[in-house]
Amino acid sequence: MPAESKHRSRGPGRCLSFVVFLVALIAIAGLAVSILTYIKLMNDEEIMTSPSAAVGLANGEHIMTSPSSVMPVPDPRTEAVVACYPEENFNQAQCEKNGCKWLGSNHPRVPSCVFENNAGYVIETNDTQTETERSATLKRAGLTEMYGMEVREQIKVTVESIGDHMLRIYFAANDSWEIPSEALPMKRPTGTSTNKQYDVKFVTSPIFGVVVTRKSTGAVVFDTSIPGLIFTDQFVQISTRLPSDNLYGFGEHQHRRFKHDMNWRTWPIFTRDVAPVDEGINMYGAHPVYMNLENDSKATMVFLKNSHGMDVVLQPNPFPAITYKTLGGSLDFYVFMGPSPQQAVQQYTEAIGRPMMPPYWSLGFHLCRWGYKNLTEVENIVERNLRAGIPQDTQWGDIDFMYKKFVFTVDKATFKELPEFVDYLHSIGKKYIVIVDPGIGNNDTIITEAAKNSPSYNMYQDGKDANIYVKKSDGVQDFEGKVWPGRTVFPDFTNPNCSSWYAKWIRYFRNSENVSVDGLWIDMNEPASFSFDDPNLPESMKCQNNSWNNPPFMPHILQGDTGDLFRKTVCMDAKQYWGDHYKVHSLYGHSHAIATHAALKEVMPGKRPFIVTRSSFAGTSQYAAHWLGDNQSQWRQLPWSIIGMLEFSMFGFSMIGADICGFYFNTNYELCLRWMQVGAFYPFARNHNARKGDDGKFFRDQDPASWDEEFVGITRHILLIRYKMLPYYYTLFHEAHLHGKTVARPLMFEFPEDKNTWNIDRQFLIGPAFMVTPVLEENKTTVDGYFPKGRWFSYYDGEEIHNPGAMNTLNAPLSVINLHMRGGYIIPMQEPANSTVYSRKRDFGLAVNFDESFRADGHLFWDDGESEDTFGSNEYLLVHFNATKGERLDITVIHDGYAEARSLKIGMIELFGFISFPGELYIDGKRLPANQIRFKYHVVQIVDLNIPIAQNHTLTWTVY
Ligand code: MIG
Repeated sequence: MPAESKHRSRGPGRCLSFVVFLVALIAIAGLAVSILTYIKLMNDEEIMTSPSAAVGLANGEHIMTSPSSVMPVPDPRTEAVVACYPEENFNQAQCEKNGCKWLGSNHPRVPSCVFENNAGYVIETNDTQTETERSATLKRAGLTEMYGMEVREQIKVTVESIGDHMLRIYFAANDSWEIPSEALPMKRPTGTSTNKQYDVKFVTSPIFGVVVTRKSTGAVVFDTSIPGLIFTDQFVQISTRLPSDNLYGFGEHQHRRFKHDMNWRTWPIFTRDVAPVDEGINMYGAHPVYMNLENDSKATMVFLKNSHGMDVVLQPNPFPAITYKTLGGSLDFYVFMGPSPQQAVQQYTEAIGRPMMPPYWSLGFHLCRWGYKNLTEVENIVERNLRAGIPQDTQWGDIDFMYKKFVFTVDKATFKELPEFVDYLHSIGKKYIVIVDPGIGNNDTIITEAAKNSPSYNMYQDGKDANIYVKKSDGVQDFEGKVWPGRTVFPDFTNPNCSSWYAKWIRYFRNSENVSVDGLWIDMNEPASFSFDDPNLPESMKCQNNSWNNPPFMPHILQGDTGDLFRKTVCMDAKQYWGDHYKVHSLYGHSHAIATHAALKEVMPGKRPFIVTRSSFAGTSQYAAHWLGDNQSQWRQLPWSIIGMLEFSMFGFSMIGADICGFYFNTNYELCLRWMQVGAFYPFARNHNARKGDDGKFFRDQDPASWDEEFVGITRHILLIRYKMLPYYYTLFHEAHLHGKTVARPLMFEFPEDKNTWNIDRQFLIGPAFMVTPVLEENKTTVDGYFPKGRWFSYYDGEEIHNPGAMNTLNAPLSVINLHMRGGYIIPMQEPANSTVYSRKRDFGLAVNFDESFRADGHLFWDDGESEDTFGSNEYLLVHFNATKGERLDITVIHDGYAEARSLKIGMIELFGFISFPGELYIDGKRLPANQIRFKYHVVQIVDLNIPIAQNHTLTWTVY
C-alpha cells in the first residue's frame, strides 16, 4: 500500500512582503502582456480557425505549450446578435439591402451585419397545452430567403417536460429529418415528476422564443428569443442565450482550455479523420452538447440531437449566447437541469445511455504501436517489458499484422505465429486486441493474391451477397473509396444485417486465422477515405456536384473552404439504411460501434465486449471506449490530453485516454516519462506510437522498457500504483455504468461552489477522492496545484496539504507525480501484479482518509471482471466502508453474490489524518498485537490483517 517515497510540499506565503512585491510585479507584467496579446490578436486573426495552417505541422514543431489567452474583442453589441450572411463581406448598403441590420464591427470575428430583431418566426396558432406538453405552429417573420434557399413558411415547436430535471424543446418543419430511434433512443427517467426544477414560457414578440428558467433561483438557463431562427432545406439555424459565459463541452475538438473562450469562436462539428493538431478543427466524433455553469454554480447540460454537420458560434459576456448553424434536420434540444455538474451529466447519460461496464483487464496497462515489422518484434517488446517488471495487461496489433491490410486476416509471411503468440499471452495473464478498419478491399487482383495467404477468406464477396455496403446515390451500386487495402467498399453498419456478417468474420478470424482475440479497436470510422486526394481518381468514383456534396451553406469544417463536404470521406449523396450519408455521416462510427458490439456478443456470448472506437456520437459509450486519436509527441499535447479526457467524461465516456508519450513524431525521455506518469491515471491507459515520419524514418520505440533503467524504475513504480488503485477505478466504472458518475473528473465537478476550480484543467480527479497534480512542462521540479478546502493527504506518505483553498507548490522531481487522497473518503486498493489476472487474487487494502470531523466513507464493487451484467444477475460483491467520528471503521457487506470473492482478504488498513496516534486497536473485538501496527510517516498502518473482504468487520481504537 502507500507510504513508499517521501517528498515534501510547502505552503506559499512564508515571506509576506516578498509575496506582495511579486503580486504587484505580476500585475504590471500581466497588464503589459494583455496589451501585447490584444494587439497580437488584432493583427494575427483567425490563427485557430485556419485548419490548413494548423494541420501543416512540420516535424518536431513546438507551437506553444501554454493555454491560449482569453482576451475580449471590441464589442459593438447591445444584445446577443446573429450574423446575417456571415460568409459575404457585405458593406452597410448590401447588408441593409438584404434585410439585415448594420452593426459595423471592426473586428473580423464579430459580425458586422446581423439579423433584424423581427427576423424569425411568430406564433400562428397555439396547439396543445397539457401538464407536460405545449406546442404551437409558427409562421415566418422577416427574411424569406437564405443562401439562395427559400425559408420555410411554417414550422412547429413542442416543449415537453420529462420528469423533474429534463425537458425537450423541439423545433421542426413538417419534413425535417430525424435521427432514427434505433440509433439513439432517448430514454426517459421513470417515475412521476414531483418537483419540477424549471419553468417554461413562450415569448411572442417581436419574435417567438422559448425561455426556460430555473425555478429555485429564477435564472434564465435557456432562451431562444434571439432573432435569426431559420429553417430551409439545407440550413437550419437557432441561437440561445446563456445565463453565464462559463461554458464547457462541444466536441470533438482539441480545445486548449476546458472552459471555453467565448470570444466569437466557431466550433465546427462533423466527424472527420483529422489529428488533434490544434484548436479549431472538427475531429473524429460529434458531440453537440455543452455544460453551462451559472454564476451561482448551478449547472445545466444542453444536448442538440442533430447529426448534421454544423457550426457552433459562441458570443461573450455581457450577452453570452450560442448560435447553431446546421446543414439540416430538426432542432431537438434536451435540457438537463443538474443542479450540480455531476447530476447534469447523470441526467444526460440517463437519456442517451450509460457507459458500458469495461472488463477488469481493460483497466490494466495497454501497449501498442503502428509499425511493428513482424511478430518477432512484438514478442521482443512484450518480453523486455515483462522482464523489466512493467505491468501490462494487453498487447495490441495495428494494421501491420494484416495481409495487405485486409481486415480479419493475418499476414502469413510476417505474423505467421500470431495464433501461438496470442495463446502464450493468455498463458501469462495477458490479452490481445486488434485493429479493424471499416473499408473492405474489393480490388480483384489483390483479392486473388489474398486467397493464397488466406484461402477461405472472402469477406468482400460475402458482404456483397448480404447486400450490406453503403450505396452510391443511385441506391444500387456499392459506393467505392480508397483506404489501406486500396479500393474499398464501406459496410453500412446502419443496416441491421451488418452485425451478423461482422460476427461471421470475427469468428473467421478466431477460428480460421486462429487468433483468439480479446477485443477490437475500430479505427477510420468517421469514415475515412483517401480517394479524394487522388488526382487520377476515375470519374466513376468521384462525387457529383450537387447540393448534398456541395451545400449552399458550408460550416467551417476542415477543407470546407473548398465547398466539398466529402473531402476525406464518403460522398454525401451516398445511401445508407438510416438515410443519406449527408444526414448520417456523423453516425458512422456510432453505428460501427453498435454493430461491432452486437457481433462480439454473438461471438463471445456472456462476455462483456471490449471495443475502442475512434469516431463517436452521443450514446456511443454504451458500446465502446474512446481514445483521443493521433496526438503528437509534444509537450503542449500533455495538458491538452487532460482537457480531452475531461470533455469525454462529460460526454458520458468513462473509458477514455490519450496515446501515452504521443503518437506522431519522436518522443523524448522527459516527455515520455512525464506522460507515463499522467497516463498511468487516465481511465484508459495505452502507450501507442505511430510508424514513421514524413522522412521515412521509423519513430523511436517508446514502450517503457525501450528506455534506460531510471525510466523503467519510475514507470514501473507509477504503473504499480495504478494497479493498486484498480479496485477503486473499477468501483467508479461500475458507478458510471449504473448511475452515470464520472471516472475522470474536473475539480469543478466536485467543488462547483469554489470558483477557483472552474478554470482548472491541469489537474484532475479520479472519482471524488483521488487528485492527480502532474508536471506538464519540460524541466520542472515543482508543480503548482490547487487544493480546494478540505483535507488532502499525499498518497505517498500521508503528509497533509498545508494550505487548502489555495495554490500549493509541490516538489515534483522527475521521479514524482503528485497524488493526493481526499479527506472523507475510503479508497479500496489491492496488491499489484504484472497483470490483473494475478493482482485480482491478491490482498486488498483500505486507505481511510479522515475529514475534519474524522469521518470517511467508500465502497468496493467486485465481480468476475468479465461476465455480462453481473449487477443484473446479482453475481457481485458490494462492500461499504464507513468510519465514524474517528472511533471505528465498519466494513459492511451489502451484497454477497460472487462466491470467488469469499477467499479474498483484506491485508492492510491505513489511516490517514489522525491527529494523535491511536492507542489500542481492536479488530472484530480482538486486540491487535503491537507488531501489526506501524507508524509510517503520517500514516497508521495496520498490517497482516488477513480478514475476508466478503464478511463484516469492525475496527475500533482508543485515542490517547
Ligand atoms: O491512417 O492503423 O488513429 O492510432 O495507428 C492511419 C494505423 C490509421 C489511425 C489511428 C492510429 C493507427 C493508424 N490509423
